[in-house]
Amino acid sequence: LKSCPSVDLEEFVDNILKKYPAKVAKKRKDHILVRKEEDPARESIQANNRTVPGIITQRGCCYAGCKGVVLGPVGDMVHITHGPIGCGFYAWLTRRNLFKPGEDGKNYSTYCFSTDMQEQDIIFGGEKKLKQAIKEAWETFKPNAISVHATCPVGLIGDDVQAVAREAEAELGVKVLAFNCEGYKGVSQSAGHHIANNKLFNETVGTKDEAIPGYSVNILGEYNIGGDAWEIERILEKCGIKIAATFSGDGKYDSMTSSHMASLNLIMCYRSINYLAEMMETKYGIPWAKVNFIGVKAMSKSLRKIARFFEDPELTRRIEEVIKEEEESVEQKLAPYRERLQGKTAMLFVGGSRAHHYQDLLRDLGMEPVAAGYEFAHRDDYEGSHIAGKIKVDADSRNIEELKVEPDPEKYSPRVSPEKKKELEQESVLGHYHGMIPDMPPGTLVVDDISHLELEELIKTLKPDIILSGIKDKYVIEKFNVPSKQIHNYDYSGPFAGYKGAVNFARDIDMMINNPAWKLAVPPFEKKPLLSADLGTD
Ligand code: CFM
Ligand code: HCA
Repeated sequence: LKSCPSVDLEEFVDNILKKYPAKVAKKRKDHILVRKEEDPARESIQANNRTVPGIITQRGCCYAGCKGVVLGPVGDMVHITHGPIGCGFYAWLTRRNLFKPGEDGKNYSTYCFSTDMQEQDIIFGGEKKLKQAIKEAWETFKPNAISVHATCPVGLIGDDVQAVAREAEAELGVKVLAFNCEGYKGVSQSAGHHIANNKLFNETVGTKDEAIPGYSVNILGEYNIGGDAWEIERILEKCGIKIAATFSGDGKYDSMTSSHMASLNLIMCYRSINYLAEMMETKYGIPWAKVNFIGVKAMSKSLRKIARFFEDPELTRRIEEVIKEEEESVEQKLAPYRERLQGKTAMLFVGGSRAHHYQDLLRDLGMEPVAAGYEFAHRDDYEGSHIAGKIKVDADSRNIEELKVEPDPEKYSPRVSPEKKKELEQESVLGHYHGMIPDMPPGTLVVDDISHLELEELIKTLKPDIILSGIKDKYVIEKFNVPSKQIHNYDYSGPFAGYKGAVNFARDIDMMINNPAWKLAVPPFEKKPLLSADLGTD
């Protein structure tokens, strides 16, 4: 490792694994990769497996992935959680997906709707209560659509949320989308993404044909955390690119219905939305391009991909002009931060895409990512989408229905000629995500679904200057006198996307890393020994 040349990473990983019982060590071994090969195509990792019971993981559940992640940000809809109150309560606003209402002024994003199931509903069934909740929501708010999300007990007692939704839709005349996203499905929130994608594709996309003039794109997998989508929108609009729909940051139900008319799908978070992109390509002929709007160079590179796709000299000229102007202005602001951050090391353990996306931004600041991993991503997010076909069907795909999709005889239209498409695929502009591993240089560590035990060992030995992570480990990390920045919800800050976002991020990171308090505080476990236990070897 460049930053700690004295550490033999293989030996270090072996020593961590020795702390586990043998069976657990065997399982965890395949989820930890010491980057060695110069050729990243030869490196692989296990992912998207069930977490070993007893291990403290950062993962969430299927309901979190469906309601919290994919549907939640659509602010002109009412999202009803069908289940006990806790599920709705804990998914209420903590993700910081921001929303500005459209012309109709409809905005329900700050509400928490739940059927608040009680013991008698579990015994006698909750369908009547759900029907009543949908009716009340419609009569009180008149939202543009309603979604219903089943949590664990609903699946266990067998409430037919699909039938209730169909009935309510027919009676009230409003679209009601019901999701069987019971928390226990799959192995993480990833299953919920898939369920959400399937229904949005089947019942929303393509239900209204409204032509979208100009250079139109949909943005997929951008959720407007801390206002990211607004900074992206500012830049794209300045370039003359029209955002037809976003799935689903600052999302409006109506724009999703006609999103099949756009020219190009831009994928920000591949993990949560690749299903929808693939299905839209098959049915409507919209190709997808993987972009990353996090980081100055990454933002410019993504804009150039769009320019390459549309191939209009005037648009390309405009895009180059915007890049020049924005980069110059941001460079001046970043320079003083870079001086203080240069050479600092970081670890990133988060979600299914940001542990990769934020590496570009860290590198813009002269920082070095030394270890990274996702909570719940699949092997293609690590190794690249091109190997997806070679990977054995994984846990999610076994449990969650793969829709059979055919080209729509009336609505299919290829956006580019087959020759150009092939060319753009070869250039990795279209249909290609290269994944995290190729971007991690030899001598770094990749850890999938990291446990608290592993995280503590990494902190003690590799001593990073900062860890980008989430709420479940932030304070564990800070007790080791290492600052931890939440890159799920940005710790009340943001936006971090685009050019202006990069400056906000640099300011926040500088404030944390160069804060003298870290050197002054002594964690309690350094003053007096804590209890320890012998886990045994098997
Ligand atoms: Fe995609 Fe996300 Fe992420 Fe994700 Fe998430 Fe999130 Fe995340 Mo939290 S959709 S995979 S399920 S980028 S909620 S906005 S921050 S874990 S890295
Ligand atoms: C989720 C949402 C979450 C949690 C964040 C965290 C988010 O997984 O249900 O663990 O800090 O981004 O809000 O990922």
